[in-house]
Amino acid sequence: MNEKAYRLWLAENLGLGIPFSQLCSRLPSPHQTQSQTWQKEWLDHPIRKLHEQWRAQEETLSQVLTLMTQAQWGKIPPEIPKVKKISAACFLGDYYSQNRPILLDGLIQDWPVFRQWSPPYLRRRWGSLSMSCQRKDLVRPKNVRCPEKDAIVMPFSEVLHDFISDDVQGAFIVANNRLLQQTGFEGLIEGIEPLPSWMCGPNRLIQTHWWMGPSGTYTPWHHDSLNILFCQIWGHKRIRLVPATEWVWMQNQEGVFGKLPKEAGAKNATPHVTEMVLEPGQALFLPVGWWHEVESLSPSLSVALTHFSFPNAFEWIDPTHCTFDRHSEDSP
Ligand SMILES: O=C(O)CCC(=O)C(=O)O
Repeated sequence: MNEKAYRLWLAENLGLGIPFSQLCSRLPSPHQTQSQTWQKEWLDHPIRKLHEQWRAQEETLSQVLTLMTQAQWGKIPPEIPKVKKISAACFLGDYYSQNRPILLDGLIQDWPVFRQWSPPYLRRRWGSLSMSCQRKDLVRPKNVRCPEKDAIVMPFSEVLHDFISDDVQGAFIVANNRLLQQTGFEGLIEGIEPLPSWMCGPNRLIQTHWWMGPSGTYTPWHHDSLNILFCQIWGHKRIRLVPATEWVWMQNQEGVFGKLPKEAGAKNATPHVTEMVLEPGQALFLPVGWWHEVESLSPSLSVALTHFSFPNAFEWIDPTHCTFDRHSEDSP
């Protein structure tokens, strides 16, 4: 971090109400002598009053949201209901439009993918085609949140080999892979039956996302900016969720990514986490804004559908500008 970044970090955390002495002791020694000047700069800054008003409003808003979450769920952390059968109309009224997750245990189990497909079948049909994917051992630490930045091209047969042998350092396919749009792979959609009334959006191919990888394939805490029907085909996934109403307690770090504040020493309340394991044949409705973290417990294939028959475009305020931790213990 350069001097400017330390100065901003100090101002940001003073603004969050963290005592100067605590912050000062975390600065590298060359900057400690300057820190009193930086503190004065912040105390005298004309924006400070306004900042304090916003902070007070944010506190109130977060308390209201917590109360609403409690009222909505009755129980915290929320339990995710599991149903065998539900009509699209009930789903829309009770879950989709209420921003509530639900586990659908009977919606997708008749898809051809469960009856006819297997890794050898995929290899026979698509194995010779090349595709863009990532390898665990080639993703640089700085790109853990966006592994697609370290994408490589491999034959699908090799991706399947790593999948079948559960090579934890091997190939995986996660966010933004657009596999079904790649030449030759369009036929993958045949394994997934349309869901009339639920999924009638026009961009079925574009809005079906393929997630595949060995045990340990991990997607860090983030929220999406649209609703998702997350369908588990093979293997098991552990999913941890935090309600969208508790965003204020998450440590938003980069874009839609963040993390849970550390329990110990966190100044604010900690978010309520619901944990579940998604099994083959189950579909989880992941409502817009809900934070989630996903880990494959075994070689896993999932598809995420976003072409709902219901409105699914949101004006989400892009938090990419927010690069500072909300709690002092993590920085600098
Ligand atoms: O399966 C995964 O690893 C992550 C899925 C996910 O986070 C999503 O679809 O938003």
